[in-house]
Amino acid sequence: MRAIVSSRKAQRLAAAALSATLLLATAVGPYRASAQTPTPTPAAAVGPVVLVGSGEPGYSVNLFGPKTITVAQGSTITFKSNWLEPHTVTFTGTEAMPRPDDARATTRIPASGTPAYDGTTFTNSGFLIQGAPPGAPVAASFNVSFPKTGTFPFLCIIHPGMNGTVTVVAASAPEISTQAALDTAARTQFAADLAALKAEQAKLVAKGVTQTRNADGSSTWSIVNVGGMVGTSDIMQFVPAAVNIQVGDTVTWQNSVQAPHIVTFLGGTPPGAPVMSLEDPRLRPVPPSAAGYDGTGMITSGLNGVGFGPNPPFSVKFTKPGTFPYICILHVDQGMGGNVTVAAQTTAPTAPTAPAPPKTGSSGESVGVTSAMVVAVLALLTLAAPLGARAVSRRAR
Ligand SMILES: [Cu+2]
Repeated sequence: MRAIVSSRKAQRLAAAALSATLLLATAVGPYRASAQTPTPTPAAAVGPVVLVGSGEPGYSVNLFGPKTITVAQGSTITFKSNWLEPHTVTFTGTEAMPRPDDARATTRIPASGTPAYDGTTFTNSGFLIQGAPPGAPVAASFNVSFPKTGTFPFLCIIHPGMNGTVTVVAASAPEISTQAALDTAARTQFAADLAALKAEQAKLVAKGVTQTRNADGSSTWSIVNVGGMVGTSDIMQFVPAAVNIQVGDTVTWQNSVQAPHIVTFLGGTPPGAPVMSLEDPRLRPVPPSAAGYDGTGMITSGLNGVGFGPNPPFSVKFTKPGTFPYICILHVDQGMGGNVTVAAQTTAPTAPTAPAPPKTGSSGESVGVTSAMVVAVLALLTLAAPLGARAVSRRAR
């Protein structure tokens, strides 16, 4: 995202953004989330490399790494995606800053070649996603050359607040950034943001889940932490990711951040063709039946988030014992999923069961996701493989 306004709150409230995630078959290959540290400099780099985003399972650091770059006149910068969250690298030229829902966000401009940017012509990478193979509807990197000296701001259309500046100076100037300096600055910025996200996640864990006793002896468990945000970056988790309830209980999810997420129980339903736009019907709500949900068939909250329309809570009454995995179909490749484990109903309501805190992943496993969940997600992605699935959503304005 790019910093459009000064305060974080104002950014979130003022900026509508597109956010997109590929759930390609390749999601189990090149796109698949895994714990990793940034690898700033590919051997084949033709010039300075600037990283686009960072993250690890459960967290998306939405920053350019670094934000400020000084290069010699005539240089070509490689903007290289460093995580699974899509971003754009956009130089607006003489045009006004594009809206976050600008249709050009997904379009590479120019369509091919290495643009030479002199501050006049709108230039855009389209979506950049780490590991995108050649020929994919997105790319992994974007090269831009700078034939003239000057100061050239750039931004990510879909993440308001995510921005940077390229300063182009004479080749003899001493202030030209070395790759080592760029890498160090990127690591420092990414680490600070990731630490802030993890601190926020710890707060969400501490908030836990609220249990409300109902008149009939059942309980309603409220999960209010559907994702989280710090600055421009996202916590891609349900917190807690696991709840233990009994038959007859209800779980309620509420998205409390200005970022889009969705709660989907596939219930054995194949994912079908890729989700390619916000208009995809699978992003619309499919509530459970009045009787409740027995784990059969797909139910979904629809796309929710503060600033994303009504943003109603999503409530599901569970009618059968079992373990029921669910995912955010926008961010499952970043580890966003959870489980509801339903025990048989006892004659008397049991004491509240403390939900297990989600794992905070550095091991390569999806955050807060059990092995059964991983199997379910991989099965989903395998089914989606022939076509690939992309879900696009906009951030709250
Ligand atoms: Cu999500």
